[in-house]
Amino acid sequence: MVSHNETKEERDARMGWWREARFGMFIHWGVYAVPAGIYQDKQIDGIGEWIMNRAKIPVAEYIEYAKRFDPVKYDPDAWVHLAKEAGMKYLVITSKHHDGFALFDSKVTDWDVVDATPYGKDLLKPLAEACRKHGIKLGFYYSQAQDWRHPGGAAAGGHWDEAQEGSMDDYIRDIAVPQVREILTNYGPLAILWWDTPTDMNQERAEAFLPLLELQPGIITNNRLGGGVEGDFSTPEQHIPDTGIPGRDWEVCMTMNDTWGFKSWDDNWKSTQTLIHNLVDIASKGGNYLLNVGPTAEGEIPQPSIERLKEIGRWMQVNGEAIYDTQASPFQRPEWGRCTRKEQDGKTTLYLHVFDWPADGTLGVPVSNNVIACYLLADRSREFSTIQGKEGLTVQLTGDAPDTICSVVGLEIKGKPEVIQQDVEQTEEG
Ligand code: H79
Repeated sequence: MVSHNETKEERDARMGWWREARFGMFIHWGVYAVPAGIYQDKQIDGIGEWIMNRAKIPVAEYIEYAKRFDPVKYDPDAWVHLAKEAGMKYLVITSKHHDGFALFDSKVTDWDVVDATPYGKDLLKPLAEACRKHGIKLGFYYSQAQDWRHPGGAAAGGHWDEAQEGSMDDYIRDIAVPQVREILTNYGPLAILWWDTPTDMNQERAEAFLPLLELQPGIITNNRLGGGVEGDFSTPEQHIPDTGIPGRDWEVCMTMNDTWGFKSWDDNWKSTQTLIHNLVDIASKGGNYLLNVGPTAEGEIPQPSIERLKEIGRWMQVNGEAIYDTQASPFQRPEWGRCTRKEQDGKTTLYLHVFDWPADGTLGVPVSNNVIACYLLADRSREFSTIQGKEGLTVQLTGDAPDTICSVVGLEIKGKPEVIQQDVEQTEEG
């Protein structure tokens, strides 16, 4: 998208690291972490970063929360280390969400961490440094079309305060475009720019941002700028498309509980099993997983998130090969789990992600290729025999599942997968 005359080869090169990465961390952080889902002693339903809008909090009142945004426990090095430990290869942080609050030192407004909070320091600078140090790619989320703090920025969410009235075009010219220039200029190499809520954008508004992307050659953008700009990848939010999005790069963004921004009372955490199965499911369809954490106003990632990320990391340590740089399954979803694949040097490795270790020990794999090797990824000395039949290969498992959540079997076959036509019943399952 950066360059209109980019060739397919150039685009593939630009997208290369992202397609290999498969797994990233989303970070939603801002002043909304102060009310943390509670306003006037009432629990406010819905996603926490929307509290200003949901509870119709007047601007003058909302900006007072910033005085209690003091993340003295912020440890960007620990955050990046945690992402890395989880097996994530990139992170995307909200440089500014719909409440307009900037986590960076912005020269075009005082509604930023430096001017409006007791903390008084740019939060993105040390994070960018930590990312470089640990080899994690850095992305910034920027909400270009909503800003409930500055005049002209509340069109999409509707107005609830006179202070919000104004021209969106002026807002984009005077605040959003200069801020995007700031985040693309002041933090070193940026891997991803993640726009949000394209609804009130149009071509003219979108085109005001596009030249800025030249500031970061190689940057990857999502599909939420609006105004007809497709961007590099699609962004299913909170759900995994049944059959992926063929012919398009895509990334599922998802919360670990039911909010992006921190809410003190949301305990509805997904299990580690669900999160690993989601990652595998997405990889088996050729997509990326951007999994969210919502740190507190003190600067801490909630403990349930830390625990889950570490558990995912332990699984990735053993099975990461079956996720990174893989391609979608060549066949419909098998009943025992999911499949990813890697093709190289005239052979294909099918990674059989076994969710349900079969009682009879057999895994049906609907391909007719000759087998080179078959083993457990967690312990390559555990090899399995295979049988070729009319319906494809049958792997004869022995012993117990090494992992109750997902055990991966590496099945190396000659050439590209020759998929055996599946019957209608199986097709519908996929
Ligand atoms: O940043 C996260 C969300 O805040 C943002 N995108 C993710 C990554 C997002 N903005 N808008 N939306 C998602 C969709 C809008 C949902 C809404 Fe509603 C339905 C807005 C008004 C009705 C949810 C329910 C929010 C308020 C009430």
